[in-house]
Amino acid sequence: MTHTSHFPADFQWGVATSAFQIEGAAYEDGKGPSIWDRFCENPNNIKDHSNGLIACEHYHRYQEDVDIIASLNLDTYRFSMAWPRVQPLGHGAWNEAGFDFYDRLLDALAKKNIAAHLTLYHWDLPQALQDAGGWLSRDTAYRFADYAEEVARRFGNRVATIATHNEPWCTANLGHGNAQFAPGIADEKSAIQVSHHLLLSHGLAMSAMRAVGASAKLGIVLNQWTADAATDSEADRAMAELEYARSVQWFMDPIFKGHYPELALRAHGENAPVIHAGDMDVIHQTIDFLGVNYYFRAWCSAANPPLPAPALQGVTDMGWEIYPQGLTELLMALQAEYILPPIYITENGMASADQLEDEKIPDTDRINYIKMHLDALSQAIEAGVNVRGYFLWSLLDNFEWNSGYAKRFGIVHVDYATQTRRLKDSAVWYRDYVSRQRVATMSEFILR
Ligand code: PNW
Repeated sequence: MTHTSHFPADFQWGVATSAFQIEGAAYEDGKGPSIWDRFCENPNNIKDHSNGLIACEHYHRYQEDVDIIASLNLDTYRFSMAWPRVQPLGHGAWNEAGFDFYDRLLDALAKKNIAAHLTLYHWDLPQALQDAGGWLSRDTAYRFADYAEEVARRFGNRVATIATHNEPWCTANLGHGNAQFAPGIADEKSAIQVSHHLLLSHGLAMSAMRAVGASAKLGIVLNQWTADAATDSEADRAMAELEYARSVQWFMDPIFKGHYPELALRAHGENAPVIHAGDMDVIHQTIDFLGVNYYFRAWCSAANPPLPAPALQGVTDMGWEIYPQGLTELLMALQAEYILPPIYITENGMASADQLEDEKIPDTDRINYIKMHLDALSQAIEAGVNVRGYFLWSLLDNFEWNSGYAKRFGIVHVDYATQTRRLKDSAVWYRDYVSRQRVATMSEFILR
């Protein structure tokens, strides 16, 4: 190893999950149905015809899962709240039994000194709101702000951060653009209008939560990538530029600059969103942190068929190109273009076809993936990007959306027949890596 990765002394090390992917208990204690519960009722929507009814049973096994996080020597945990668990219809009555679950979870984390990073919306919209139009309806943005305000009031002093949305790009484009995700709509114009309502809901929620005055830092989590042209041709370069504008800048520019990127707006043409007077001001307000989820780069080829990405460092079990330097490049590009708040890498990790061998899961590929991305991250930090923490996706194998349980992202293996959790080699490696980082910064501190 030529480059010894180095992280700031107060750097936060964690793992991430989301409610629908691990909780199960889909209809327990008064939880209402979400669009993902509904989406899974059509087994053809999910590759292995599974659903989230049981998942990792985290709703009942949260104490064991918190103990695992603590045993890995991690000091932060990112998770999401299931909106229909705490407000079954997405408006009106709160479900106290649902809030009680998150209350117990936060207590368990606090006991272990693990800082909680809460996401309000990781894709499980109350089905009742979908029946009223979902994110295509402007009204949903106002319902979301009410929910955000209530959560900030109850938990805003017990969590380190609150993120409004996780990956609005996915909700818009996979949920409404190509129907791969709930609610299963395939309509480009709808997807773009939804992206505007998601951003609007983010802004409204920010204002509502600010008014509560809790201690939690407030922000949003975006999935991002660099967009590389397959060749030097004009067509490929234009495609890459447009891809970056439609995915990264489409969400970043409104928040940080108060307008949509001109290039993408023009490309959307008649599909451009309906924007009410004042919307952009609502969206364009200070956030305390930015969450960046990074998995791969976008590879842009105008050829027919498109040139495949070189994938010199391999592909994951999702078929995603492994491209660690994209993380450095992305963070440098963001730093050059925006005045950024502190950043968290809120997700990064890989799926692999892990097998249990003599009670061990030797997921060497995952270890390499994480190591390479941490090296890439440390390079961006050395270059001056203010990154405060890293959350590995994911703590557990879990319900990987339309891939069901067939894709395993966990550093902890889950045997779904028995719900047995077993540390994969990557979990042990990550624990030791984090410990070494702590020792390194500690001894530096002493020597200074
Ligand atoms: C993210 N894409 O999803 C989500 O935040 C997680 O819930 C999920 O489990 C994880 O990444 C792994 O998939 C994404 O197609 C899903 O570009 C799809 C894409 C990106 C992120």
